[in-house]
Amino acid sequence: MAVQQGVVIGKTNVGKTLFTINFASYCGVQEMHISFREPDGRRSSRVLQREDAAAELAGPEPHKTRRLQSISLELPVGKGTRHLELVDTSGLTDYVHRDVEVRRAIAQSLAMIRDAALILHMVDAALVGESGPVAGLGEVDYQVAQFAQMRRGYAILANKMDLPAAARGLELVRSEFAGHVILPVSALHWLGFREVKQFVAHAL
Ligand SMILES: Nc1nc2c(ncn2[C@@H]2O[C@H](COP(=O)(O)OP(=O)(O)O)[C@@H](O)[C@H]2O)c(=O)[nH]1
Ligand SMILES: [Mg+2]
Repeated sequence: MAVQQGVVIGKTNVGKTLFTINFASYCGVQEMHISFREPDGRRSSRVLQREDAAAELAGPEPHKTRRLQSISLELPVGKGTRHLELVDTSGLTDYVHRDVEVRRAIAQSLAMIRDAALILHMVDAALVGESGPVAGLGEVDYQVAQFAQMRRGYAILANKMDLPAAARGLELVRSEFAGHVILPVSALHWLGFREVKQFVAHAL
């Protein structure tokens, strides 16, 4: 059976990498077999424990992720299980980034959303709550939403719901992206993961 791909996409620093690692763990992955695909096509893989993967691969510096990083999951669907390759991507920007490596990684991320069965589009609800939708969301968020809206497996994940400003941010995200599936989560505290898992199982 073909393995379906689910892509985690969004601006830099919204929490995509931490979500991918913690959600894989929530879905039962213990040792993380992470496959890396560089923008130039080179592939490699590593096996990491969850804590080490999170400490090494996620972090506050922008554009930390510059390649595709995927983890395979098995999800119960009906009476059987489905395989999903969850693909973490490098962060999108609204402008043409000066660093060619970042530009290539962004092109690689965008190519992923064309073919993926599932698109998890992450935004930082706390940033939106603090700075408003204009500063907290990017043009690129509206473009992804527009592109993906007809797809069954498309959801917006409003992340960082553990932070105080996020409640207001979630309201703003709901009004900006009315009509889309919006799931509030905290990648750090594993909040909302049950709902994401249900959505994913339904979409596959
Ligand atoms: N408070 C809080 N911080 C988070 C959450 N998710 C991610 N972060 C932090 O946001 C920063 C960026 O996370 P990362 O996963 O590297 O973001 P990426 O660039 O989208 O992959 C890191 O410092 C994370 O610890 C969350 O749910 N709550
Ligand atoms: Mg990342």
